Amino acid sequence: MVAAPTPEDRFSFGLWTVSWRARDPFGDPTRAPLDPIEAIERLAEAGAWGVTFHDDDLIPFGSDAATRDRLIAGFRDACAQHNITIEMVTTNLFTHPVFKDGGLTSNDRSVRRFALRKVLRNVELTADLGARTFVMWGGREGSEYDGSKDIAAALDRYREGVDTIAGYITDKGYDIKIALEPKPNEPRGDILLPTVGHALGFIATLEHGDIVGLNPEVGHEQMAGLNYTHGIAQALWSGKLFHLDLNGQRSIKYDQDLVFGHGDLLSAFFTVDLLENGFPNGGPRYTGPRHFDYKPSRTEGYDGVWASVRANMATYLLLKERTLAFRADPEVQQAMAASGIAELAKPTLSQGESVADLLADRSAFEDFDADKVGEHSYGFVYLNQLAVEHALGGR
Ligand code: GLT
Ligand code: MN
Ligand code: MN
Repeated sequence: MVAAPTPEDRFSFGLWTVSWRARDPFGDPTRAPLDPIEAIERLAEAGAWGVTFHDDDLIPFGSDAATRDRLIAGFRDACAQHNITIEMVTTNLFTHPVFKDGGLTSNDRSVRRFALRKVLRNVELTADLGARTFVMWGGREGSEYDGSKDIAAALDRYREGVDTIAGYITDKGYDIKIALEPKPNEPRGDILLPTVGHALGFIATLEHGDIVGLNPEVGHEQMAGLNYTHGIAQALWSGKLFHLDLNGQRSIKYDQDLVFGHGDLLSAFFTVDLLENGFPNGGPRYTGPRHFDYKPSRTEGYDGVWASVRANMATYLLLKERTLAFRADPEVQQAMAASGIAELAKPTLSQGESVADLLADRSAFEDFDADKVGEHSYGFVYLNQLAVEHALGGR
Protein backbone atom coordinates (compact mmCIF):
# COMPACT_ATOMS: atom_id res chain seq x y z
CA MET A 1 0.00 0.00 0.00
CA VAL A 2 1.30 3.41 -0.92
CA ALA A 3 0.62 6.08 1.70
CA ALA A 4 -1.40 9.10 0.53
CA PRO A 5 0.48 12.41 0.43
CA THR A 6 -0.34 14.91 3.17
CA PRO A 7 0.42 18.65 3.48
CA GLU A 8 3.17 17.73 5.99
CA ASP A 9 5.05 16.03 3.16
CA ARG A 10 5.34 19.44 1.49
CA PHE A 11 5.23 18.11 -2.05
CA SER A 12 5.24 20.83 -4.64
CA PHE A 13 5.21 20.96 -8.44
CA GLY A 14 6.31 23.44 -11.06
CA LEU A 15 3.31 24.81 -12.95
CA TRP A 16 5.39 24.28 -16.09
CA THR A 17 5.63 20.54 -15.41
CA VAL A 18 1.97 19.56 -15.68
CA SER A 19 1.38 22.34 -18.22
CA TRP A 20 4.11 21.12 -20.55
CA ARG A 21 2.45 20.45 -23.85
CA ALA A 22 5.19 18.05 -24.88
CA ARG A 23 6.66 19.94 -27.78
CA ASP A 24 10.17 18.61 -28.43
CA PRO A 25 12.81 19.50 -31.02
CA PHE A 26 11.34 16.89 -33.37
CA GLY A 27 7.63 17.09 -32.79
CA ASP A 28 4.62 19.24 -32.17
CA PRO A 29 2.76 19.38 -28.86
CA THR A 30 0.76 16.26 -28.06
CA ARG A 31 -1.43 17.87 -25.41
CA ALA A 32 -3.87 20.77 -25.38
CA PRO A 33 -3.09 23.84 -23.26
CA LEU A 34 -3.85 23.52 -19.55
CA ASP A 35 -5.45 26.36 -17.67
CA PRO A 36 -3.31 27.28 -14.61
CA ILE A 37 -6.44 27.32 -12.43
CA GLU A 38 -7.29 23.77 -13.46
CA ALA A 39 -3.68 22.79 -12.78
CA ILE A 40 -4.05 24.05 -9.21
CA GLU A 41 -7.32 22.16 -8.72
CA ARG A 42 -5.81 18.93 -10.01
CA LEU A 43 -2.60 19.26 -8.02
CA ALA A 44 -4.60 19.81 -4.85
CA GLU A 45 -6.78 16.82 -5.67
CA ALA A 46 -3.68 14.66 -6.06
CA GLY A 47 -2.42 15.68 -2.62
CA ALA A 48 0.22 18.28 -3.48
CA TRP A 49 0.93 20.99 -0.93
CA GLY A 50 2.61 23.61 -3.07
CA VAL A 51 3.20 25.06 -6.49
CA THR A 52 5.98 27.01 -8.16
CA PHE A 53 5.99 28.94 -11.43
CA HIS A 54 7.82 31.19 -13.87
CA ASP A 55 6.39 34.61 -14.57
CA ASP A 56 5.67 33.54 -18.15
CA ASP A 57 3.94 30.28 -17.12
CA LEU A 58 1.14 32.39 -15.73
CA ILE A 59 1.45 35.71 -17.54
CA PRO A 60 2.22 35.36 -21.24
CA PHE A 61 5.30 37.37 -22.23
CA GLY A 62 4.33 40.88 -23.23
CA SER A 63 0.91 40.90 -21.48
CA ASP A 64 -0.38 44.36 -20.58
CA ALA A 65 -0.64 45.43 -16.94
CA ALA A 66 -4.39 44.81 -16.66
CA THR A 67 -4.08 41.26 -18.02
CA ARG A 68 -1.16 40.61 -15.73
CA ASP A 69 -3.07 41.77 -12.65
CA ARG A 70 -6.11 39.72 -13.59
CA LEU A 71 -4.10 36.53 -14.13
CA ILE A 72 -2.18 36.95 -10.87
CA ALA A 73 -5.36 37.62 -8.91
CA GLY A 74 -7.08 34.53 -10.35
CA PHE A 75 -4.09 32.36 -9.58
CA ARG A 76 -3.73 33.66 -6.07
CA ASP A 77 -7.42 33.01 -5.40
CA ALA A 78 -7.27 29.48 -6.79
CA CYS A 79 -4.25 28.67 -4.63
CA ALA A 80 -5.95 30.05 -1.54
CA GLN A 81 -9.17 28.19 -2.32
CA HIS A 82 -7.37 24.86 -2.71
CA ASN A 83 -4.84 25.35 0.10
CA ILE A 84 -1.93 25.32 -2.29
CA THR A 85 1.14 27.21 -1.12
CA ILE A 86 3.08 29.25 -3.65
CA GLU A 87 6.48 28.35 -2.29
CA MET A 88 8.87 29.38 -5.05
CA VAL A 89 8.85 31.70 -8.03
CA THR A 90 11.33 31.80 -10.91
CA THR A 91 11.88 33.94 -13.97
CA ASN A 92 11.82 32.84 -17.58
CA LEU A 93 15.00 34.16 -19.16
CA PHE A 94 15.13 31.51 -21.84
CA THR A 95 12.05 31.22 -24.09
CA HIS A 96 11.83 34.54 -25.93
CA PRO A 97 14.32 34.96 -28.82
CA VAL A 98 15.72 38.05 -27.08
CA PHE A 99 17.39 35.66 -24.61
CA LYS A 100 19.02 33.46 -27.22
CA ASP A 101 22.48 34.45 -26.00
CA GLY A 102 21.42 34.50 -22.35
CA GLY A 103 19.82 36.98 -19.98
CA LEU A 104 22.28 38.18 -17.37
CA THR A 105 25.30 37.20 -19.48
CA SER A 106 24.22 38.05 -23.02
CA ASN A 107 26.93 39.74 -25.05
CA ASP A 108 24.28 42.39 -25.77
CA ARG A 109 24.17 44.84 -22.86
CA SER A 110 20.62 45.97 -23.62
CA VAL A 111 19.45 42.37 -23.20
CA ARG A 112 21.19 42.18 -19.83
CA ARG A 113 19.45 45.34 -18.66
CA PHE A 114 16.09 44.05 -19.87
CA ALA A 115 16.72 40.68 -18.14
CA LEU A 116 17.54 42.42 -14.87
CA ARG A 117 14.34 44.46 -15.08
CA LYS A 118 12.30 41.31 -15.78
CA VAL A 119 13.87 39.55 -12.79
CA LEU A 120 13.41 42.50 -10.41
CA ARG A 121 9.77 42.81 -11.42
CA ASN A 122 9.38 39.14 -10.64
CA VAL A 123 11.07 39.56 -7.24
CA GLU A 124 8.30 42.02 -6.42
CA LEU A 125 5.71 39.45 -7.44
CA THR A 126 7.47 36.82 -5.31
CA ALA A 127 7.33 39.07 -2.26
CA ASP A 128 3.74 39.96 -2.98
CA LEU A 129 2.70 36.30 -3.16
CA GLY A 130 4.68 35.41 -0.03
CA ALA A 131 6.97 32.85 -1.68
CA ARG A 132 10.28 32.45 0.13
CA THR A 133 12.49 31.02 -2.60
CA PHE A 134 13.49 32.62 -5.87
CA VAL A 135 15.08 30.15 -8.28
CA MET A 136 17.47 31.23 -10.99
CA TRP A 137 18.09 28.64 -13.69
CA GLY A 138 20.44 30.12 -16.25
CA GLY A 139 19.67 27.73 -19.07
CA ARG A 140 20.62 30.23 -21.77
CA GLU A 141 23.65 31.60 -19.94
CA GLY A 142 26.37 29.88 -21.92
CA SER A 143 27.62 29.26 -25.42
CA GLU A 144 27.95 26.83 -28.27
CA TYR A 145 31.41 28.06 -29.31
CA ASP A 146 34.34 28.71 -27.00
CA GLY A 147 35.43 31.73 -29.02
CA SER A 148 32.04 33.43 -28.75
CA LYS A 149 32.08 34.22 -25.04
CA ASP A 150 34.65 35.83 -22.75
CA ILE A 151 34.06 33.55 -19.78
CA ALA A 152 35.71 35.89 -17.26
CA ALA A 153 33.51 38.78 -18.42
CA ALA A 154 30.44 36.50 -18.47
CA LEU A 155 31.10 35.45 -14.88
CA ASP A 156 31.63 39.10 -13.92
CA ARG A 157 28.26 39.93 -15.43
CA TYR A 158 26.62 36.87 -13.82
CA ARG A 159 27.99 37.96 -10.46
CA GLU A 160 26.90 41.55 -11.08
CA GLY A 161 23.41 40.31 -11.95
CA VAL A 162 22.95 37.95 -9.01
CA ASP A 163 24.45 40.48 -6.58
CA THR A 164 22.17 43.22 -7.89
CA ILE A 165 19.11 41.01 -7.36
CA ALA A 166 20.27 39.73 -3.95
CA GLY A 167 21.16 43.29 -2.86
CA TYR A 168 17.71 44.46 -3.95
CA ILE A 169 16.00 41.70 -1.93
CA THR A 170 18.13 42.56 1.10
CA ASP A 171 17.53 46.32 0.81
CA LYS A 172 13.80 45.76 0.55
CA GLY A 173 13.89 43.52 3.62
CA TYR A 174 12.12 40.68 1.81
CA ASP A 175 12.22 37.23 3.35
CA ILE A 176 13.34 35.61 0.10
CA LYS A 177 16.36 33.47 -0.69
CA ILE A 178 17.83 32.96 -4.13
CA ALA A 179 18.55 29.40 -5.26
CA LEU A 180 20.76 28.93 -8.32
CA GLU A 181 20.02 25.86 -10.40
CA PRO A 182 23.01 24.30 -12.15
CA LYS A 183 22.82 22.40 -15.43
CA PRO A 184 25.71 21.33 -17.66
CA ASN A 185 24.10 21.81 -21.10
CA GLU A 186 20.77 22.06 -22.95
CA PRO A 187 19.54 24.37 -24.27
CA ARG A 188 23.04 25.89 -24.62
CA GLY A 189 25.91 23.72 -25.78
CA ASP A 190 27.62 24.53 -22.49
CA ILE A 191 25.94 26.37 -19.63
CA LEU A 192 27.72 28.56 -17.08
CA LEU A 193 27.65 27.20 -13.50
CA PRO A 194 27.24 23.66 -14.88
CA THR A 195 27.26 21.74 -11.60
CA VAL A 196 26.61 22.15 -7.88
CA GLY A 197 30.34 22.53 -7.32
CA HIS A 198 30.76 25.32 -9.87
CA ALA A 199 27.80 27.16 -8.36
CA LEU A 200 29.14 26.84 -4.81
CA GLY A 201 32.45 28.31 -5.96
CA PHE A 202 30.61 31.18 -7.66
CA ILE A 203 28.41 31.92 -4.63
CA ALA A 204 31.52 32.25 -2.46
CA THR A 205 32.58 35.25 -4.59
CA LEU A 206 29.30 37.18 -4.16
CA GLU A 207 28.89 40.27 -2.06
CA HIS A 208 25.36 39.22 -1.06
CA GLY A 209 26.07 35.50 -1.04
CA ASP A 210 24.46 35.06 2.37
CA ILE A 211 21.02 34.83 0.76
CA VAL A 212 22.19 32.87 -2.29
CA GLY A 213 22.22 29.07 -2.32
CA LEU A 214 21.29 26.19 -4.58
CA ASN A 215 18.38 24.42 -6.23
CA PRO A 216 20.04 21.23 -7.50
CA GLU A 217 18.09 19.03 -9.93
CA VAL A 218 18.57 15.25 -9.96
CA GLY A 219 18.84 14.93 -13.73
CA HIS A 220 21.11 17.91 -14.19
CA GLU A 221 23.87 16.49 -11.99
CA GLN A 222 23.39 13.07 -13.56
CA MET A 223 23.67 14.55 -17.07
CA ALA A 224 27.19 15.50 -15.99
CA GLY A 225 27.80 11.96 -14.77
CA LEU A 226 27.79 13.17 -11.17
CA ASN A 227 26.29 11.74 -8.00
CA TYR A 228 23.20 13.78 -7.08
CA THR A 229 23.13 12.66 -3.47
CA HIS A 230 26.75 13.71 -3.04
CA GLY A 231 25.96 17.03 -4.70
CA ILE A 232 23.09 17.91 -2.38
CA ALA A 233 25.12 16.57 0.53
CA GLN A 234 27.88 19.08 -0.15
CA ALA A 235 25.34 21.87 -0.66
CA LEU A 236 23.76 20.94 2.67
CA TRP A 237 27.15 20.75 4.40
CA SER A 238 27.88 24.23 3.00
CA GLY A 239 24.59 25.59 4.35
CA LYS A 240 23.44 26.19 0.79
CA LEU A 241 20.75 23.64 0.04
CA PHE A 242 17.87 26.10 -0.27
CA HIS A 243 15.57 24.11 -2.57
CA LEU A 244 15.44 20.94 -4.72
CA ASP A 245 14.27 19.75 -8.12
CA LEU A 246 13.45 16.05 -7.88
CA ASN A 247 13.09 14.00 -11.05
CA GLY A 248 14.60 11.05 -12.91
CA GLN A 249 17.37 10.69 -15.48
CA ARG A 250 18.87 7.63 -17.09
CA SER A 251 22.56 8.30 -17.64
CA ILE A 252 24.41 10.96 -19.60
CA LYS A 253 22.11 12.12 -22.37
CA TYR A 254 19.54 14.86 -23.05
CA ASP A 255 17.58 16.15 -20.06
CA GLN A 256 14.88 13.53 -19.59
CA ASP A 257 13.00 15.05 -16.65
CA LEU A 258 11.44 11.67 -15.84
CA VAL A 259 9.31 11.00 -12.78
CA PHE A 260 11.34 10.85 -9.56
CA GLY A 261 12.72 7.32 -9.17
CA HIS A 262 12.13 6.43 -12.83
CA GLY A 263 15.82 6.98 -13.53
CA ASP A 264 18.43 5.70 -11.12
CA LEU A 265 16.22 4.18 -8.42
CA LEU A 266 18.96 3.30 -5.96
CA SER A 267 20.35 6.81 -6.20
CA ALA A 268 16.82 8.08 -5.48
CA PHE A 269 16.74 5.78 -2.44
CA PHE A 270 19.86 7.42 -1.01
CA THR A 271 18.62 10.90 -1.91
CA VAL A 272 15.47 10.27 0.12
CA ASP A 273 17.57 8.65 2.85
CA LEU A 274 19.59 11.86 3.16
CA LEU A 275 16.55 14.12 3.01
CA GLU A 276 14.49 12.13 5.50
CA ASN A 277 17.12 10.70 7.82
CA GLY A 278 20.01 13.11 7.50
CA PHE A 279 23.70 12.33 7.59
CA PRO A 280 24.47 9.14 9.57
CA ASN A 281 26.58 11.07 12.07
CA GLY A 282 24.31 14.10 12.29
CA GLY A 283 24.75 17.50 10.71
CA PRO A 284 22.60 19.99 8.80
CA ARG A 285 19.17 18.83 7.66
CA TYR A 286 17.10 19.83 4.66
CA THR A 287 13.77 21.24 5.77
CA GLY A 288 12.47 22.78 2.55
CA PRO A 289 9.76 21.59 0.15
CA ARG A 290 10.04 18.33 -1.78
CA HIS A 291 9.73 19.90 -5.18
CA PHE A 292 9.24 17.94 -8.40
CA ASP A 293 10.51 19.33 -11.68
CA TYR A 294 9.78 16.72 -14.31
CA LYS A 295 8.09 16.50 -17.67
CA PRO A 296 5.14 14.15 -18.14
CA SER A 297 6.26 12.07 -21.13
CA ARG A 298 5.13 13.09 -24.59
CA THR A 299 3.27 9.80 -24.99
CA GLU A 300 0.81 10.71 -22.25
CA GLY A 301 -2.56 12.38 -22.37
CA TYR A 302 -3.84 14.31 -19.37
CA ASP A 303 -4.82 11.08 -17.63
CA GLY A 304 -1.15 10.16 -17.82
CA VAL A 305 -0.12 13.62 -16.65
CA TRP A 306 -2.13 13.30 -13.44
CA ALA A 307 -0.97 9.72 -12.99
CA SER A 308 2.62 10.95 -13.24
CA VAL A 309 1.98 13.65 -10.64
CA ARG A 310 0.83 10.92 -8.27
CA ALA A 311 3.74 8.71 -9.25
CA ASN A 312 6.31 11.28 -8.10
CA MET A 313 4.77 11.53 -4.67
CA ALA A 314 4.05 7.80 -4.33
CA THR A 315 7.62 6.90 -5.21
CA TYR A 316 8.98 9.44 -2.77
CA LEU A 317 6.75 8.15 0.02
CA LEU A 318 7.64 4.52 -0.69
CA LEU A 319 11.32 5.36 -0.63
CA LYS A 320 10.81 7.30 2.56
CA GLU A 321 9.24 4.26 4.17
CA ARG A 322 12.04 2.00 2.89
CA THR A 323 14.83 4.30 4.05
CA LEU A 324 13.29 4.59 7.52
CA ALA A 325 13.21 0.79 7.71
CA PHE A 326 16.79 0.65 6.44
CA ARG A 327 18.09 2.96 9.15
CA ALA A 328 16.05 1.21 11.87
CA ASP A 329 17.23 -2.29 10.95
CA PRO A 330 19.71 -3.57 13.60
CA GLU A 331 21.57 -5.51 10.92
CA VAL A 332 22.07 -2.32 8.97
CA GLN A 333 23.21 -0.50 12.08
CA GLN A 334 25.72 -3.25 12.74
CA ALA A 335 26.91 -3.22 9.15
CA MET A 336 27.30 0.56 9.28
CA ALA A 337 29.35 0.31 12.45
CA ALA A 338 31.50 -2.45 10.94
CA SER A 339 32.03 -0.28 7.87
CA GLY A 340 33.45 2.55 9.95
CA ILE A 341 30.64 5.03 9.24
CA ALA A 342 30.85 6.38 12.79
CA GLU A 343 34.63 6.32 12.85
CA LEU A 344 34.74 8.85 10.01
CA ALA A 345 33.14 11.40 12.31
CA LYS A 346 36.11 11.18 14.65
CA PRO A 347 38.64 13.97 13.98
CA THR A 348 41.89 12.66 12.53
CA LEU A 349 43.96 14.55 15.06
CA SER A 350 43.11 14.01 18.73
CA GLN A 351 41.79 16.92 20.75
CA GLY A 352 44.66 19.30 21.46
CA GLU A 353 47.06 17.28 19.33
CA SER A 354 49.47 19.45 17.35
CA VAL A 355 51.15 18.71 14.04
CA ALA A 356 54.35 18.27 16.08
CA ASP A 357 52.56 15.61 18.14
CA LEU A 358 51.47 13.85 14.98
CA LEU A 359 55.01 14.00 13.61
CA ALA A 360 56.26 12.49 16.87
CA ASP A 361 53.69 9.68 16.79
CA ARG A 362 55.68 6.73 15.44
CA SER A 363 52.57 4.53 15.35
CA ALA A 364 51.10 6.85 12.73
CA PHE A 365 53.98 6.42 10.30
CA GLU A 366 57.29 4.78 11.15
CA ASP A 367 55.68 1.79 12.90
CA PHE A 368 52.47 1.90 10.83
CA ASP A 369 51.94 -1.39 9.03
CA ALA A 370 50.43 -0.16 5.76
CA ASP A 371 50.37 -3.68 4.31
CA LYS A 372 48.43 -5.01 7.26
CA VAL A 373 45.97 -2.11 7.35
CA GLY A 374 45.71 -2.42 3.59
CA GLU A 375 43.98 -5.74 4.24
CA HIS A 376 41.10 -3.98 6.07
CA SER A 377 37.86 -5.28 4.60
CA TYR A 378 35.27 -2.53 4.83
CA GLY A 379 32.06 -4.46 4.19
CA PHE A 380 30.59 -1.82 1.90
CA VAL A 381 29.16 -4.36 -0.53
CA TYR A 382 27.20 -6.09 2.22
CA LEU A 383 25.93 -2.73 3.45
CA ASN A 384 24.84 -1.79 -0.05
CA GLN A 385 23.08 -5.12 -0.49
CA LEU A 386 21.12 -4.40 2.67
CA ALA A 387 20.07 -1.10 1.09
CA VAL A 388 19.02 -2.89 -2.11
CA GLU A 389 17.02 -5.44 -0.13
CA HIS A 390 15.27 -2.70 1.81
CA ALA A 391 14.63 -0.73 -1.38
CA LEU A 392 13.06 -3.78 -3.00
CA GLY A 393 10.91 -4.52 0.01
CA GLY A 394 12.83 -7.72 0.74
CA ARG A 395 13.29 -6.86 4.40
C1 GLT B 1 13.07 24.70 -17.10
C2 GLT B 1 14.22 23.88 -16.63
C3 GLT B 1 14.13 23.53 -15.22
C4 GLT B 1 14.20 24.70 -14.31
C5 GLT B 1 13.08 25.62 -14.46
C6 GLT B 1 13.32 26.86 -13.62
S1 GLT B 1 12.69 25.96 -16.06
O1 GLT B 1 11.93 23.93 -17.27
O2 GLT B 1 14.27 22.71 -17.44
O3 GLT B 1 15.11 22.61 -14.84
O4 GLT B 1 14.13 24.23 -12.99
O5 GLT B 1 13.62 27.97 -14.35
MN1 MN C 1 14.77 22.21 -12.74
MN1 MN D 1 15.76 19.12 -16.13
